[in-house]
Amino acid sequence: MNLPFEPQRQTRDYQASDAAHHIHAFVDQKALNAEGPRVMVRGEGLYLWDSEGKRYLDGMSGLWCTQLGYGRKDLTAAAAAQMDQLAYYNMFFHTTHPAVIELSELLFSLLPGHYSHVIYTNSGSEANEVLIRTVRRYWQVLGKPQKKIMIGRWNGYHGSTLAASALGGMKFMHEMGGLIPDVAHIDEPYWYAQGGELTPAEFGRRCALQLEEKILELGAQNVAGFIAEPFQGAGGMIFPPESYWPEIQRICRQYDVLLCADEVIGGFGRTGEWFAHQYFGFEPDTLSIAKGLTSGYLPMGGLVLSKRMAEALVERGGVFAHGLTYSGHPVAAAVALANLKALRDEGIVRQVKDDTGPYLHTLLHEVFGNHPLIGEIQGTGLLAALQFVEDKGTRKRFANENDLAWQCRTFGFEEGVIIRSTLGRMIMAPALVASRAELDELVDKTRIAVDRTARIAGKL
Ligand code: PXG
Repeated sequence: MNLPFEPQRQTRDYQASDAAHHIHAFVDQKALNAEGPRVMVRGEGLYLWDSEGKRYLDGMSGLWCTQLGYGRKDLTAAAAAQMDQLAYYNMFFHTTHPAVIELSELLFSLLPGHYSHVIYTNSGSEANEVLIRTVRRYWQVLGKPQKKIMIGRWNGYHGSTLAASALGGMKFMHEMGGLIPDVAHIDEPYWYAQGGELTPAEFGRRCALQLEEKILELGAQNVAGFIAEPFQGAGGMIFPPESYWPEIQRICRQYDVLLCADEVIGGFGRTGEWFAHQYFGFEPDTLSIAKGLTSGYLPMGGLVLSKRMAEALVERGGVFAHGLTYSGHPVAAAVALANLKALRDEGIVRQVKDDTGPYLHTLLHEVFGNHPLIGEIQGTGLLAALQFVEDKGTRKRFANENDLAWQCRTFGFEEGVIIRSTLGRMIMAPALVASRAELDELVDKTRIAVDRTARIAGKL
C-alpha cells in the first residue's frame, strides 16, 4: 500500500504529536492528552484496527455514517476515476458537471415525489446553516419577510457551527460562543425521562402541543420553520411516541410553518426506510442530509427542498445569494452516486427492514428484556438504544448515569466493540451491511460491557 504517511510509527509517538497539534471534538483536551487517544489505522467491513493491532467491531458506523462499512472498493474506485477525469470544478460561473447531475437523478428517484431540488454542502452543519437562509428567503419571496424565527428542540442536535448549534438545543453548546437571534426551543419528546405519570401517547401529544403554544406566543406571522430530527440521535437515540409526529405536522400546516426534518442520521436506510420521516409517516418541507449520503467516505451534505419551495425560489426568487466552493464537489458526488447505487442495487435498505433490523431487535429483547440495568429498549432497523435505570417501577434514573454509560462505553472498547453513550443510554448503529453473525457479536460484546457496568452499579 502506498500511503502518504508513515504507517508504522509507535502509538506513543503518534499520541504525542496529536496532543501537540489537535483540539479534538467535545472533549477536555488536557485530559485526553494525558490519556492518549486510540489511533485507528485500518477499516474493513464492520471492523476497525488500532495502531496496537487490536480489532474492534464498530457498532456506531463511525459517527452514524458508514452505511456500507469500511473498505468498499467500488467507492474508492469511483473516487479515483472521478479524480482522474475531473478532480474539481464548481457550480458557480453558470457551469455544472455529470457527477452531480447523475447523483441528483438517483437521489430524487429514491425520495418521495414531492421533493425536487437540492443545495449541496460539505456537512450536516452546513446543511442546517443553509436551511436557515433558504427558509427565510422563501418567506421573503412569498411576501412575508417577517417570518424569520426558527423553532428547534431542547437537546436536539443540528451541528457544531454557530447557527446550527443555535438551532440545536444543547445548552452547554449555547453557553460556549452564544446563540443567534430569532431562534426558540421547545421540549424534546423523551417520555422515559420526562413523561411522569402520562402515557407515552398523552406525553407525545403534550410535547407536540408545546409547538402550538410557542407559535402562538411568538406570533405565527413571525415563525418561519420548525426543525427536528425524526428521532434524536446525538441527544440519546430517543424515539418520540407515535402520537407526536402527526400532531406536529397538523400544527405546522395549520400555522403555515415549514416542517424541516434533519435526516443527517436518520437518512439513507438507517430505519429500514430510505428516510426516517417515512418510517414515522410525516411529510417534511425540507430534509437536511449528510453522513450516509457518501457512507462517510468523503464529506458531503445537502438541503433537499419540496417542489413547492423550489418553485417559489426558482420561478420567483431571482438571484439566490449563496454558494460554497465545494458544493456538489465532483469526487464527493461520484462517491455518493456509487454509494446510493450499492444501497439500492444490493437491496441493503430492504435487508435492514425485512431481515437484519428485526433480527437485531429480537436479539436485544431476548438479551436485555429482563436485564436489571436496562429499563427500555428503543429503535428500529439498525438503530437501538438501551436505557439504564435504577428503579424500573418508577423509571428512576441513576444520579451518575452519565458516568455509568461512559464506563460501559469504555468496557465496550476493552471487549472490542464500539458503542456510544449519551446521558444514561447506550446506542448502537452498526453499518447497514452488518450480517446476522456480526449482530450476534455486537450484542454479545455489548452484553458483557453492560453486565460489567451493572456490577459497578450494584445491579448484578
Ligand atoms: N444534524 C444531525 C441530526 C446530526 O446528527 C449534524 C446535523 C451535523 O453534521 P456534521 O456533518 O456537520 O457533523 C449531525 C451530526 C454523536 C455525533 O456522537 C453525532 C453527530 C456528529 C458527531 C457525533 O452522536 N451528528
